[in-house]
Amino acid sequence: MFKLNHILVLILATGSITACSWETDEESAWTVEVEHPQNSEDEGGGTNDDSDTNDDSGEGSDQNAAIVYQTSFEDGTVGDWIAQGSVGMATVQDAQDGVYALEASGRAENWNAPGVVLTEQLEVGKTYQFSAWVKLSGSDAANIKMTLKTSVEGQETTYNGVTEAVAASDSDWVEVKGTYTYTAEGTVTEAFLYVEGPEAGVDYLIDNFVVEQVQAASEEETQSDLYSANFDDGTVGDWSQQGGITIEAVENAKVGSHALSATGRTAGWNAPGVELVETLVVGNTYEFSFWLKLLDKEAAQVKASIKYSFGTANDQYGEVLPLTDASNADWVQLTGQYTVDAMGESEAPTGIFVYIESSDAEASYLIDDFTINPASPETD
Ligand SMILES: [Ca+2]
Ligand SMILES: [Ca+2]
Repeated sequence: MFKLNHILVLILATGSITACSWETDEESAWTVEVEHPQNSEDEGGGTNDDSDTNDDSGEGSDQNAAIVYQTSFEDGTVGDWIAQGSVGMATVQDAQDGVYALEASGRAENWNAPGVVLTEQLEVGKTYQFSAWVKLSGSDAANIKMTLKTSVEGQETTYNGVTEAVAASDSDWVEVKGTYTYTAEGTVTEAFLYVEGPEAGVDYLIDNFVVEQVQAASEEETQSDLYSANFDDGTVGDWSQQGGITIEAVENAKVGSHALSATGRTAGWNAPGVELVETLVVGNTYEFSFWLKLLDKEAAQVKASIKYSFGTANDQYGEVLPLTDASNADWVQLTGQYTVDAMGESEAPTGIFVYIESSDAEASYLIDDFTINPASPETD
């Protein structure tokens, strides 16, 4: 049976390599940083099922202990994944992680989706993080999310979204991720998690699916960023601009639905930015991260800068993240640490404005998923 699967997989994989353009490899190259240990040598699925003894690597990762289910389809089969309705499922050699991903194809109805039974893995009252990477195959835009279908004896079946919907494309892998507290009253007969969203006929890939038990959000919000802006509410939020430029939220995102666009720049210092004097503390070191893509220019350099205001005294300027090459072909991530030093001034600043500028005075660009976090976690 496994041999048969492998043959089928080979046929499908050959077809997919032919059909798949090579540029997608380049565009998704940024995902190679994601790696995790594989325990897929055992036959029959490469998943951990309900075994608690998945961590034989001795690497001491805290997170491994909390993983209740994961698969990256690296044995080349769909493992224990099953179809909800009419869905063709096979592994293909177009992966976010490793070699194989699961492909859902030939979907007859919108609700047709691949999924996995997690009745044994999920415990009522516990909170879980669900994550997977997805990519469309042959369609350039559709939203994908994860839903948990819970069947309870003598009650109506419930459907709960466990992640937000993310905008998927056929050029980049994107992560679908969410946290959900599993609730059910009565005897659960089945908990079925499926990855859904696109309209019937749209094919998509799934890889690196992980379900991890986490602390409930009410216990401590260690997961959330100190500051973040994703513009997915369709507004620029608390962002403003330096100079006479236009900033707006547009549906051209790295993550989620919207990014911030900065257009009409006529000088290097013309820039979108955000006032953070209420957030950042002088003397502390922070990790800054954001994604940027040029709109018109093929290439330009961009960086993150900081302006300290001191009431009547002169403003002081510093560099948060150094000049980095950006392009209009791919999103680039700028990330690094910066110590909020007020440029050595003893006076407390009245304003701390972090902004993203370009050495090309006329470059227009998109910014998305801007986050700030303490460089080293605080200990309680
Ligand atoms: Ca994989
Ligand atoms: Ca966004």
